[in-house]
Order: sequence, then C-alpha cells, then structure tokens
Amino acid sequence: MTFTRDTNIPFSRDSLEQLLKRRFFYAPSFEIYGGVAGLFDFGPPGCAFQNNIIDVWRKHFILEEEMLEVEATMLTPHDVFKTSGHVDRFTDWMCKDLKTGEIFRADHLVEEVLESRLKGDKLARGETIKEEEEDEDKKKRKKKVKEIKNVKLDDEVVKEYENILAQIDGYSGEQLGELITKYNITNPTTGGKLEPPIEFNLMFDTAIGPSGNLKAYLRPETAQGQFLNFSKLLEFNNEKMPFASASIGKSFRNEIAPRAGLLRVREFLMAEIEHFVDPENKSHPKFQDVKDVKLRFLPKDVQEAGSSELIEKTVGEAVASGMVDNETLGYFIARIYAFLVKIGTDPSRLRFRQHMSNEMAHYASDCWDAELQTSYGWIECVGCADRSAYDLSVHAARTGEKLVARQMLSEPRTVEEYEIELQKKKFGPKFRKDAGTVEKWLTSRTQCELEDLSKELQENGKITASIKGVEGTVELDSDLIKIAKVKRTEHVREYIPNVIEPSFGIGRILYSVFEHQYWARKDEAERGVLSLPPLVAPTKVLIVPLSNSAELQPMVKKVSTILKKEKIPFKIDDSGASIGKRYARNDELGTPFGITIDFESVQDESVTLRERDSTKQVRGSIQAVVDAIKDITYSDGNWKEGTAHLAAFNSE
Ligand SMILES: *[C@@H]1O[C@H](CO)[C@@H](O)[C@H](O)[C@H]1NC(C)=O
Ligand SMILES: *[C@@H]1O[C@H](CO)[C@@H](O)[C@H](O)[C@H]1NC(C)=O
Ligand SMILES: *[C@@H]1O[C@H](CO)[C@@H](O)[C@H](O)[C@H]1NC(C)=O
Ligand SMILES: CC(=O)N[C@H]1CO[C@H](CO)[C@@H](O)[C@@H]1O
Repeated sequence: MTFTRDTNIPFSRDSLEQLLKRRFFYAPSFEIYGGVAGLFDFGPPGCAFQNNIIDVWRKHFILEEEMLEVEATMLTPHDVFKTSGHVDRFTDWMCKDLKTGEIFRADHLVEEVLESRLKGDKLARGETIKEEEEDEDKKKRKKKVKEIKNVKLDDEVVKEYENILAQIDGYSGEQLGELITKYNITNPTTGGKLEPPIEFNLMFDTAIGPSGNLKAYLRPETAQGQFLNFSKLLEFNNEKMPFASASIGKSFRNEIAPRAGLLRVREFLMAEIEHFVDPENKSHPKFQDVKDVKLRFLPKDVQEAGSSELIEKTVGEAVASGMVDNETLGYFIARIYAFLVKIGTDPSRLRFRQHMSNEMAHYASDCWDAELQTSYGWIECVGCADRSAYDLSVHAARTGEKLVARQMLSEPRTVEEYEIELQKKKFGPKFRKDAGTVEKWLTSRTQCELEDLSKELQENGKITASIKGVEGTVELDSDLIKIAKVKRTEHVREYIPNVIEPSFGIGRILYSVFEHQYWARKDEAERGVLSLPPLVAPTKVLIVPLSNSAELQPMVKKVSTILKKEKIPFKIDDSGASIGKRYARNDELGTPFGITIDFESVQDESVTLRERDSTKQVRGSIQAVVDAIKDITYSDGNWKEGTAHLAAFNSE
C-alpha cells in the first residue's frame, strides 16, 4: 500500500521514542532498579509486531524456499567457540582513560572525533550543516567536546579524515591505535590521554553444571548449532544439495558501550539462514525470478576510494559483472530486499554495502550488508556472507567427524591425494594408551596439513607435534609413518559444502521500520502516526462504539465475535474519550483500521470502516467490512480495490 502523507513535519526521534515508550512497544529492562544498558522488555504491541515480522519471515524464507528449521541451544560449550574462532577473535577494541577509568569503543571514538572536527571545519568555512545529518545522540555527547569548535582544517587533512571515515569499519586494533596517536585523539570530555586499544571478547561466559569445569558461553549468533547439525539435516533432506537450514532465536553480546536504543543491545533476537551449496556450482535455480530487481549498491572499491556514492543496478547485472560473487548470493540479496520492503522499510532508505577486503573474515569470499538509513545513520540490519567452506571444515577437523556432501559422478575420475600409511605393529607399542589419540589426530589432518607434514618427514626424517591429550611432544619417524600422494579412481565426488549465510538482526529491523513509518498529522496539535503495513501491524482493527450507551453493546459483541472467528487481532475502545482521541491513540499503535458502531448500526447492522493514514471512511454490512479487512491485510489487497464494494461515507 502507498499512502499520501499530508504533512511534512520534520522527523523527531524524541517524539518517536516517547511514543514507543508511552504505548509500551518496548522499554528499558529493570527500570525501577535503575536499568541496565543494552537490555529491553517488549510490551504487548511490541510483542505482537515482532511476532508478525517473524511470521512473515518464516513464510518468506522457510516456507517459500523449503528451508529446514532447527532450534539449537543458547548455551554452548567452550570448545565449539574455540573451534569457530569466536574465543580468539570475537572482539571489539576498547580504549581506557587512565585517569577517569572511562571506557570507549575505539572505532566509534575515532569516528566521532573526526566527524566533529569535520563539522567544526565546515562551520569555520561558513558552511551550514543540515540538521538531519546530525545524529541526536552524538550531538548530545559532542556538546561536551571542548576541542572541536569552528577550527578550520587544512584541505589535505579534510581529505584524510574523509578517507578514514569511509573505511572506519575495516581497521585493526593496531591501526586504530595509530590513528589515535597520529590525530591526537583524547577523551572527548576531559581531554585525558587514552591507553592503546585492547581487545575485549564480546561473549558472556558461564559454566555448565555444579563443578564449574565445563566452561561455556551464551551464543553470540545462532549459526554454530546449524553447522553442527549439518549431516543430520543433509540426511533429512534425502542427501539432496543444495539446501538451507534456518534458525530463529536469542543471541547475546556483551557490547562495550550499548546505546542507540534497539540498535545496539546485549540480548537480541536473530533469524539466520545457512544455505549449503556446492563450491563448484553456486548457480541458483530461481535466479531468473529476481534478476531484474533493481537495487542500490555500495561496492568495496567505491568505499576504498573514500566515497559513499551508491550504484544502481539490477541483481542480474551485479552478478554478471562480478560485483556480487555468484548467483546464490545475488538471489538472497534480492530476497532480503523483498522481505524488508514487505514489512515496511522504505526502499529509498535501503542500500547493500559490500564489506571491504580488510573488513571481511579471511575465509569469506564476499559479504554484503543490507543497511537501513535512520537518524543514527546507516545501520547494518542484515548481513549476507559467502563463508566458503570455513565453518564445516574447522568443525570437521576438530571433531574428526566428516561434514561432507556426496555427488554421484556420471563418469569416474582420477584424483591424487595425500594419504597416511601407519606401521600399526610398531605404532601401538610405542604410544600405548595414547595410540588412539595420536591416530585420530593424524587422520583428521587436512590435505594442506598433510602436505606440510610430508615435507617435514622428508626433510627431517621425522614429524614432531604437540597433540591435545598427549603429554610432551609426539615424535613420529619414517619407520612409523609414510605420507605420500596416491592416485585413486572416484565414482563419487565428496566435497565440503560452502555456506551462504543471510543473518537478520530483528530488533534493528523493527526499530528502522518504526523510523521509516513514523510521521505526524497536523491537526490542532501534532499527532504521531505509525503507518505500519496491515500485515505486520500489532492489531488490525479498533472497534469504536460511538458512545458507551448500552444500546450499542450487542453490536460490539457481534462485530468482535466475527473478528475472533476470522482470527483477526482487534481491540475494543469503549472508553469515554472522544472519537477523535480514541483514533489518535490508535494511530500511535499503528492500527490500520477502525470500525465505528453508531445508532444506525443497531437498525440495519451496517458499520463504518476507517483507514488510518488517509482517514477515509466507507460503510457496509459487518461481513462486507470484515471481508475488506481480510483482503487488504492478508491477501496483498489495497484500500481502493479492497473497499470497492463498500459505500463512501462522510461523517461530517
Ligand atoms: C593534543 O591534544 C592536547 C589536549 O587536547 C593538546 O594539549 C596538545 O597540544 C595536542 N597536540 C597536538 C600535536 O596537536
Ligand atoms: C545436531 O544434530 C545432531 C544429530 O545428528 C545431534 O546429535 C547434535 O547434538 C545436534 N546439536 C548440536 C548443537 O550439535
Ligand atoms: C548447478 O546446480 C543447480 C542447482 O542449484 C543445478 O540445477 C545445475 O544443473 C547444476 N549445474 C551443474 C553444471 O552441475
Ligand atoms: C562457484 C560458482 O558457481 N561461481 C560462479 C558465480 O557467478 C559467476 C557469475 O555468474 C560465475 O562466473 C561463477 O562461475
């Protein structure tokens, strides 16, 4: 549905946030205890809205793409995240002010200080700064910054700053430390000197069981549970490739300095897809369906050149030109776009930003984020990465379980691979109780590792290794072990699937929809409206009896009985407030339809139907009105066609 919005009152984040709190979409957790940053409770409309978005997500992805949904546990043993790399690398960089003990997230600090210096420079050059360019949250904090007032910078420095800002997501801790020194960045409030950035792991740790010996973490994403279930899922899918699993659930990240409401939180709902695909064939059978979808891209070379200019292209062109790595990735990008638009994000404030080479995990071959523009800037809401064979490979290597798919070859083929030959007779006596562990370690080496070991064996006549669970260093000489390239004929091709992972932060999406759909009506006072699409609106209908006269009650009952039978969420407002007030309240809740019951309704069982955004009204029998609501809400109908069979109605 498209709506005409009859005012152009500028967006105010303050008013929106007050509305969301007043109507209990969500609120800070533990408020009467003083609150904890980064944790939120959802109230009734927030729950309903989120559930509806998840419902659309399930239908749009799991049902439409025939995905396999799994629900894994949130508590995950240490070893799993050690293998996945999270224990060592799931970190942000933080800086501490030695004097005050204040802690900053290093990349955010550099970004803020450089941005405000650029702003000071603009002011000094007599340029004006558009208000909506400024993030309110930052503005508040920058007020305290002494250093940055109308100081003109050299043209060269301006260029340097702009260049850094365009690449701010890609710096390592060391590089951030260098920037902090080079540009003399200090605690913005006190000017105090900062310690060099140190790594902070974002996972919450805990222990399972009373002994405290089984170290564990709350999962920071839902992906690992899906990888670990890969073999079972492949079997469940009758060994057919490609296929996707999906998971919806809570994840946890101990953010350094959470702020910006729902955009940066410590506990959040995620919806994640792991699409398993043949590394040699990433074509997608439904790519034709989406190839003409036009999207706005921000590719890495543009960012690396210090620019943020968007490039408009169809998905087909993006894949054909090699900008997007392959069809499957392109297919998901287009499907993510369709989902985001369906639930109410504004397509003109949506872009796909490619990760720069220094920002992407070393194993990933391409990664695009769907970013939504809000008053906090462009926010990453969905990540879509081609993670290659990394995840399945590391878990397979660590556990010794094969995580592979098989393809019958139409013609057999010859392959050459490193193989190990052990002298079992000498091997057992030499290692005794450790023999099993050493053998398992050897058989779980990758081809690359075997190549290295074979070189070592050739050069030194032996291999030395330290193996977990075996005391001391293990030595294997050429009497015990041989490693050589062996030719075999294969009838079945065995491969480790690659993973394409679209990953959705539901809270961020939800908040962006609020910003994109919030506006104010200019009546006597400004009145906020949330134009949530009917499909995802928390309640669909408000029943409004004209007065609280007992005479109208039977009709209220009748309408609500029909709505219940049709499973259409509704609310009754028979408070004494004026009709206008009652509708205003519901504009704030994003309720798309109102049914007014008046004294004529008692006579002829007709009711009035009101549309939230246009405030247009039509009149008809209860059933005809309910049919129109159903059609518009659940069957992609629009107001004009959905109410064509109803009479126009003018209350004045
Ligand atoms: C760095 O900043 C401090 C305090 O903000 C100031 O005293 C000092 O002169 C600055 N140094 C340079 C090289 O700009
Ligand atoms: C995933 O599925 C397998 C069944 O093959 C099960 O044994 C395993 O424990 C499951 N979950 C996780 C998190 O590994
Ligand atoms: C590649 O995979 C698709 C299924 O995703 C299949 O339809 C197609 O035949 C495969 N192509 C080749 C060359 O194997
Ligand atoms: C592995 C794979 O299928 N890669 C393909 C990704 O898409 C490009 C463009 O269509 C192809 O050239 C690649 O072969």
